[in-house]
Amino acid sequence: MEPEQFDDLNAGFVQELFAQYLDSPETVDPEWRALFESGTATLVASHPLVRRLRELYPDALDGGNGAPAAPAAAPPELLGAVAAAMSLVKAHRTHGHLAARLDPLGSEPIGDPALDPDRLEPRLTAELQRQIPAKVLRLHVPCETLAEALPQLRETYCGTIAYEIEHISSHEQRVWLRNAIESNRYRQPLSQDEQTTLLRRLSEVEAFERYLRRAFLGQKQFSIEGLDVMVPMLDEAFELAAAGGAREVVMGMAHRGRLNVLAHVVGRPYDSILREFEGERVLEAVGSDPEGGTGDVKYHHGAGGTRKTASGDVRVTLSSNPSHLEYVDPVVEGQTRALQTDHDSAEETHDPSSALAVLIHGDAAFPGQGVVAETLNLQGLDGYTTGGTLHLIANNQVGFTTDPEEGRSTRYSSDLAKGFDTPIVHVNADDAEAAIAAIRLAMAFRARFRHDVVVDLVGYRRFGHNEGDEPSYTQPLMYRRIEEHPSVREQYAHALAERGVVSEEEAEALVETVQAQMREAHEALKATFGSGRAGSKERRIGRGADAQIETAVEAERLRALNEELLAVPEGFRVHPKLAKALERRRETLGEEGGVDWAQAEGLAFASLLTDGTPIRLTGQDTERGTFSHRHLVLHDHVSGERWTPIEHLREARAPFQVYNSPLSEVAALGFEYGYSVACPRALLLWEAQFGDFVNAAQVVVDQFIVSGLSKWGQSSRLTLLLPHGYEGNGPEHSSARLERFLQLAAQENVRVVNCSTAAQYFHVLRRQALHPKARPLILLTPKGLLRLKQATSRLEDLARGGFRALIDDPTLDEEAKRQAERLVLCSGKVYYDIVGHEAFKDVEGVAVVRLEQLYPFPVAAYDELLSRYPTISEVIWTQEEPQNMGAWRAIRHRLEEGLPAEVELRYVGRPWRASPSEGYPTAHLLEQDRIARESLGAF
Ligand SMILES: Cc1ncc(C[n+]2csc(CCOP(=O)(O)OP(=O)(O)O)c2C)c(N)n1
Repeated sequence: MEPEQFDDLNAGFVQELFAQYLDSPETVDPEWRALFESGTATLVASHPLVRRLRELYPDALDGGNGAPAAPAAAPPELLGAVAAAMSLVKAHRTHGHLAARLDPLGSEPIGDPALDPDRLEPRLTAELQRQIPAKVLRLHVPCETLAEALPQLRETYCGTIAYEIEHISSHEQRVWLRNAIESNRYRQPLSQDEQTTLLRRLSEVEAFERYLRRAFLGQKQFSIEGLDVMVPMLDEAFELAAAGGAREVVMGMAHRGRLNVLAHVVGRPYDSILREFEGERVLEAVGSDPEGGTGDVKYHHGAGGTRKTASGDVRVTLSSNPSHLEYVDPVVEGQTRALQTDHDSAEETHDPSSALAVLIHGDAAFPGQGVVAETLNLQGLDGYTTGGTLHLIANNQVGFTTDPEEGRSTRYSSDLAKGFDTPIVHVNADDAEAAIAAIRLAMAFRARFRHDVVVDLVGYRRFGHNEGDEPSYTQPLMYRRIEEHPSVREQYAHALAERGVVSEEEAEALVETVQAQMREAHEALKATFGSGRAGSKERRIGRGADAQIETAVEAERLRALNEELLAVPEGFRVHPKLAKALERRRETLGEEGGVDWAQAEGLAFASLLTDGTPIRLTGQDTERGTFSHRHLVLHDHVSGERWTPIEHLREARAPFQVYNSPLSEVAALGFEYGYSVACPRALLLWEAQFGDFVNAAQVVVDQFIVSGLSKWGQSSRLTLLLPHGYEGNGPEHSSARLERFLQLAAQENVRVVNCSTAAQYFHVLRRQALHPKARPLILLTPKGLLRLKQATSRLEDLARGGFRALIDDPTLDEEAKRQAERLVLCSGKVYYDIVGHEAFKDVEGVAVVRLEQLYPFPVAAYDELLSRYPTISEVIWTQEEPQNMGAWRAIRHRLEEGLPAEVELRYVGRPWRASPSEGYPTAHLLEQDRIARESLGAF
């Protein structure tokens, strides 16, 4: 903007520019600089900027009497002083946190010269400060002049709460936050009742930890002490969420303070927590689990409870959490999103006010773990938003034994969140009332803007990382200070005694009451030992025959659904090339067949939706499909408008969600896991771009998907679609690392399937949705097979039969089978390499059988298969993967178990390899050729 173009709207701009000029003149345009530097009163006074400032701020420029002053009388030094004052205000808003008293242990804040009125140019003397009206500075603090405003600004921005909001790109949000902060709207004094309640809560928190420490000396409890106020902060957050319409809260947190949160926030009875502690001493209290669930340590278990609030009951879920810090974050987001979504209407409706996600982070973990950034990145995405998460950093200023300077490159633990336009409120954990105010502001911001917000609660850790640790080995100075430091409860009790709200004796009695309750619960519990009443955490993992599930769908229904899947609104212009390909999906239902993977998938989804199963499909570029095969979402070729036919099925009874995910694996998959746990009746599918990218989400696989049932009793029908198959695309685009899933498969915790036809894919998807036993499904999906004619199916294949775990050789009749000498067993795409090999037509006595379900291994079907081949002398297991990868090592014992002693079992495939495949396409072709030949015995 040129100086001449100055108008109302630009007033703020000029102020900011002037402040910027004072901070760093070289960053301001020369023209503006010339103006600011012009130094002659006449020039300044006659300039449009000054004329306008005069209109806007007559008091400031005209000496406060409102009388028009002669242009030459406008004192340039006052203009300069106003500008300096503006920069002082700006400095407080932007850098006030650097001078804030945030550390309960009393470390000196580093401060910032820009906050010092004596160091500005011109120096803002007390006299000048008195001359500058507060309103020209656009302050929201209630006062007349800068002199009155400055102490309030300091208290507001540099006290026991501090704010980082000026990085936010939304002007509306910044203005709202400044106003809310400076007017103290959310920092009003607490009523007497509120003060007493707060003290009572702090007493419960402290007494609980103290009792456990004394009763179970040395056992891990990961005490909350030093951050005790976190519990009343959560109370406040839940009250406010409920007042805004929430009926659900989902929380994720690690070990620190978890037991206290379980007891006081979720409402788990003392007796059940004490039982777990006793369980570590008294075997019979917990016992072993006869049903195969192996449980978890007490500070990882999730829990649920109902809390009463002034606005009605709220269901609180504390999500089960593995030791791996922060990985629960996306899981909580997914759970919350599921709870916010209506799964009983055909249209996807999502109400973010109905459930709140709360994530409690460690100060070392928050900046250190990449999953945090991936999770923050989900907040504004249509398919993932939960209307703003409340992030609380439980900042005890140490990570195990690691100091902050060793653990992050940024000043604050919370700095990462600034990159996501998130306001950050730092608060001193020893100022209990300030901590409540921080939550009030945070929740108001969330309610207003549906955006994440971070509260960095700065406290300390009263004891070692766990109760067996000696913290002064590594942090001696800090722990000397902590030893002498009174607890927040003691400080608050003292403050309330001084105010005459609660006497010191009453405050002590509050602590004693809780200790007595715990003692009582503990005594009662001990009395049950030996009486056989102690329950076990038993969990049925379940084995046994697979349920028979009807997955076929009548042909007429499929035809009708197929039409609907191809329908677009009048005038919608599908890309001509794509229109042709889609048109083929009409012909494929005829005699000739040709239903490919994508069409089978669409029909499976559509049939499920009309039966009332909600479906959610996400992954990178999933709407179209990485291999340009799916096209669930169409784009008008001219206008760019979107149309998703499957969202408009006339008889749909459940919503269909399809979203391209961000370029994330761990958060994207964790989110879907969480969603699937909170809505186990939905079919949740997450697709990897190429199968092996799933290893970027390995923690979610190991710690949640495969073990969640055994550890926490969590069931899920999450389905992983993992493109897999050796097609000469190198080590990273060939293998979904099947071997890892098979290694992790036990006690029927997951299903692992590698289909070879479109119909099999159709049936397995439907089985997954309809199976009474919800289990995750690892589904290897093809690339070349997506379009391979031999892998297509006919309508009747979908309308009849079901999923087959083992497919016998379709080219042999019973007699030929009885005479076969060699049985080749394989899985997935390599089947087509073998039967499509030039040598295949010349071999005799060879049967090629497909194992479509790798886990649970179809023992009965395998035995039955072998009985049809009484004369075989060898069974070959063929795979494309190297011998140390693929299925071989996980299923070899199964293959052997069913075989008569005289039948030899042999392996054909790539040899032991460090990398999954060759990098050179020609080397790949040679290997595939060798594998097919060796399998067939044709050299
Ligand atoms: C992914 C992961 N890496 C390492 C650890 C081991 N570990 C457990 S607690 C801890 C320190 C955590 O510090 P912080 O995040 O500040 O939480 P605090 O324990 O101080 O509350 C570490 C390194 C872990 N649990 N998870």
